[in-house]
Amino acid sequence: MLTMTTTFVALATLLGASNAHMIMSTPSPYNHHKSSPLVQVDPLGASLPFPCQGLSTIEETTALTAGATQRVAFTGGAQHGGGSCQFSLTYEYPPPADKSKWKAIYTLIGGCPVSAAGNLPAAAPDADGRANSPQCGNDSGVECIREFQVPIPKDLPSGNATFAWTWYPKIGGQPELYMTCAPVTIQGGAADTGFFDALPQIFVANVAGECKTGMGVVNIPNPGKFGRVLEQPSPDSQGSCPKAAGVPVFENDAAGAAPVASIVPTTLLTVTRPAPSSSPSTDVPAASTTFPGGGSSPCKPALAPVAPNAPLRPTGDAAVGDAQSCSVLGEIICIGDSQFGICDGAKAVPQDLSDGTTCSGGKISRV
Ligand SMILES: [Cu+2]
Repeated sequence: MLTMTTTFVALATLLGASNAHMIMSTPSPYNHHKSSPLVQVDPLGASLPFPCQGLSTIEETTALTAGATQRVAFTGGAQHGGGSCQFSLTYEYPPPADKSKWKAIYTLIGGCPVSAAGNLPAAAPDADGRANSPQCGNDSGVECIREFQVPIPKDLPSGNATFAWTWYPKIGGQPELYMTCAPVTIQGGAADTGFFDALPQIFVANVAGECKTGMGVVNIPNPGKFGRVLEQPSPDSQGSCPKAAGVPVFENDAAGAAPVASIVPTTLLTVTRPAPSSSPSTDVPAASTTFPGGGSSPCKPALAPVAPNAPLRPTGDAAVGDAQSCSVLGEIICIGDSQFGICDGAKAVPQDLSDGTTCSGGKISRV
């Protein structure tokens, strides 16, 4: 791998990298860019154990302010239609295998980190060659990778901690658990651990010695008071795990997250293929064998022929048709009423908007 050129890595990724899944990329995780081994996009398993894939090499520590929110973003190539996820903390280092030391501070039922029919088209890989897909730049876009403003509770203890994202994908051949961890330091919090101790324990399933969920939108049991329901949980998604007591009603459900500035990392986007045109479904049968909108398997990005080069038009909201010229890498270009494109630095190839979505002013949102 070290002798590959960036171009070759990019091409190989576009042609279908294996095991292209998701990591949390912000806050910057352990083993993000320059440690060996690098943090992987793969699910937890024998070689990538709970917690944190066994990784704890600090490259960059992110300061989290108690009582504020933290932007959390993701990189990856096979989103499995989204799913449910949690954001959790531990104050022990290295990150402890004892799950009782981990407490969930925010839970998302569905919509994490995408609302999509299946997998998204590939975009340019990240700086380390990991697969990627178009980024929403907000917490509500569809058919793109969302980012979230996660509330950091004001009564958390101050000090060094590990912030984890755990993810239960919605669609796929088997129930899985993904986990990325980031070194953080909590500032401006409490001097005692009372609040932290009372938080619910992280939900751990689909790894050795734990229960196994079903597929669909997993209704995470004991999710705590803070989170959002972004999709209705699937009935009987609990598998052999404890069944949640109904659909959670979160304290901050109504308020939602604060609006997020539309910042698209410039390394992440280069769409070259049309997006799936089917509309996102809100309820997916367990263990579906087809993969709507996805590639040949749930683990590969959606693939389709690359659109031919075409005459270029000026930047901006444009007429339906051929590729639009543009200069800002990652910029979303609205094309007519039914299409959009993502700028690869020179052009944006039109893709059909999913049913129920609209493009205006460089943003895709639900109608
Ligand atoms: Cu997969």
